[in-house]
Amino acid sequence: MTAYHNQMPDPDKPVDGNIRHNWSVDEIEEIYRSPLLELLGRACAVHRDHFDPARIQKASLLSIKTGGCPEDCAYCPQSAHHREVKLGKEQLFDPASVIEMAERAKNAGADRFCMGAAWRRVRDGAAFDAVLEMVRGVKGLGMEACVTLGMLEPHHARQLKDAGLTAYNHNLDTSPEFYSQIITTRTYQHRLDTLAAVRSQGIDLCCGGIIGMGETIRDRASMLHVLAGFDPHPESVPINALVPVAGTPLANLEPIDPLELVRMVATARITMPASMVRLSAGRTNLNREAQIMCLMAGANSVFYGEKLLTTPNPEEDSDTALFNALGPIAA
Ligand code: SAM
Ligand code: DTB
Ligand code: SF4
Repeated sequence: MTAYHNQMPDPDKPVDGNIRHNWSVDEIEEIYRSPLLELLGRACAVHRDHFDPARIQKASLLSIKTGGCPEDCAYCPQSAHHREVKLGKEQLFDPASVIEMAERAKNAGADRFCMGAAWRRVRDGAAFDAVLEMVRGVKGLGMEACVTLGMLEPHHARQLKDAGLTAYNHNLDTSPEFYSQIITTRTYQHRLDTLAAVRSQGIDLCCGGIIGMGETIRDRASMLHVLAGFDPHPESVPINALVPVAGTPLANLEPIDPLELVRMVATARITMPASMVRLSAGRTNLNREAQIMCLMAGANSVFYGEKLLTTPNPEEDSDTALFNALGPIAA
């Protein structure tokens, strides 16, 4: 079997005996399939050992360059391969307006601002320089700054680090086994190389995936196996449920049962106890109670604001109702 553990441990980081990097796929699948209430109880306990369960991080997301992407990711409305999708191609935003939007997000309660570009990879030049300016501006507001720009090389990561970047988002998306059913224009190894480039410059990793794309439970366990095999674990793990978009090849898939998302979050929490687990795309399909189950299962961050990158996220009113139901929350 291929070894995906290509990251070196940080010798300065304290060792937590409960943090493991040697989970087997079988073990992870067994956790995922365990009786729901046992799974929830275990995930809750692990969560409480590592975090204050009353704290939910709010991250705001902005597409700084939309559409026209040369990659063929089957789920993604921004791929230029999916010609039936009704989505305009837009130029890169200018840094001043991005920073203004970040400030608005901060005033609305977000403490992390994530910027996504529909690029295959980062290239040196004016567009990347503008992204560096956005990162400096967001950090200048006292917010965490995260970007997702596709593949990159270590010298790009160096510049992002110097600009103050907190984290780089680059997902595995699915298991190594299922991957080729979803993306053909770049390989799993390309993703791992980008993740290693990010790590090489001491930037936090935000790395997770999507469920509901037709993968098996074994695939879900296998993706978590790769993530939990990283040493250190990604500091944040976004768990997305597929948002089916008309015109993409996955447009007609049945939405997953919300309890599958609860199981996925709980299994991520148990296998990566100290990582932020972000309940990401797909919240509009979950009622308040299903979202609360995901938070009980160990999710401690959500995307906040009416839009993800191109698709809707819960409206402010329904998130306010969710947070009110949870009671006072330390952001
Ligand atoms: N182009 C960059 C890349 O792929 O790394 C950054 C942007 S890309 C849109 C970021 C992530 O959003 C993808 O890796 C995928 O996990 C998630 N995503 C995109 N479309 C989605 C959808 N329809 N449903 C759920 N997640 C989605
Ligand atoms: C992640 O894992 N999910 C976010 C963020 N990282 C960049 C993106 C979700 C995108 C959902 C589809 C869309 O809105 O275009
Ligand atoms: Fe492009 Fe990223 Fe969408 Fe794939 S997920 S098509 S790389 S924007």
